[in-house]
Amino acid sequence: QDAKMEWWRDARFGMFIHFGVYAQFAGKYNGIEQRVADGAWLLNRMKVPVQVYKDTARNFNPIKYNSDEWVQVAKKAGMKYIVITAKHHDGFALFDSKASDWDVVDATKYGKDILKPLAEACKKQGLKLGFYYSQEQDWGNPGGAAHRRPMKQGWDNPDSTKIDNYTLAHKGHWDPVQDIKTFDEYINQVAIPQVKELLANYGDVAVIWWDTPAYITNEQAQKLKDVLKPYPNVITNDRLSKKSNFQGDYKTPEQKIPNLAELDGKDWENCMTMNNSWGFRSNDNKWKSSTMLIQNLIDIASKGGNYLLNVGPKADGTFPQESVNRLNDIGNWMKKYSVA
Ligand code: JFZ
Repeated sequence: QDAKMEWWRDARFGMFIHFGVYAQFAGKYNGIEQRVADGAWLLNRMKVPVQVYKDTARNFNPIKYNSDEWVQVAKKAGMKYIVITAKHHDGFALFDSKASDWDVVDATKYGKDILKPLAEACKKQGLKLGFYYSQEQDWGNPGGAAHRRPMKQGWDNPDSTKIDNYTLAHKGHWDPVQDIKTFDEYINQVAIPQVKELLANYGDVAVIWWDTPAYITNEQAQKLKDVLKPYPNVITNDRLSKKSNFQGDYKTPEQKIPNLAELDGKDWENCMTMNNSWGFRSNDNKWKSSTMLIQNLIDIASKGGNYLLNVGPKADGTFPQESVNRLNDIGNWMKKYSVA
């Protein structure tokens, strides 16, 4: 337990990457701006018909994606690890999956595995690589859960009232295609096989980063936990299930840095956005200053935590310039004070 945490405790600073089809929408659907901050939630918030979202995904083509550059930007900033959304809530897998066609290889023009070259670049440049995997919410593979956050009147979609009534009667689903399988079928046929693929096909996996548990049963969570058994060095966060027997290896306070009084001696990692969105949004310009980000890093490190700072790449596969500038500033500060 302690041995596997050694590198993680030394790391202090990592890069979160939220990348997917939502970057193409960039926070806007049919000319309407998404109201909820996170661009990665567009499919759910705008209640886009799943087929329309998948049709858009056909044109997903991040031709400027360069894994060596991504890793170099992280490394120069002093980051020691990367956690990327192997599959976020829209269900779109950034890797070649046999368990579903809703992946970058089968469903897009780009047609290439995004994670393979990233794993190679990380290995080459000496960074650890972890995978965020949305085990419960999946709005693109039938049976996956869709958390029902009611829409506010007139928000995001002119039909919000009608859709709200529908989602209320259908466990959060707004599109009948998502209802043709059960959640248990989704867990067995998609989530479990995909986590197995991630652990088997990309070299050493440093972290599996679960997210947004609500309905998952103990039995289902246990089955996912068991997938990790042959990989005792994989570190997991505390978001597999809300039940106390699935706490994982570390806690994940989000966005706000905890006070010393809120900490209990357990390992923790604070994930945070540089603006207000995890997935890329073209009109989100509420960027935190480099000074603020450096202060956050110091604050978190001084309290024994890790800082997982997010980048939401654009649809062409490049990092927003605002993110790169801030990461360069942090790297220069590291060098100046020989922190890294
Ligand atoms: C989740 C995702 O819905 C989001 O898109 C992003 O991936 C983020 C890292 O995780 O959002 C959350 C999850 C947990 C909390 C808040 C937002 N929380 O515990 O306060």
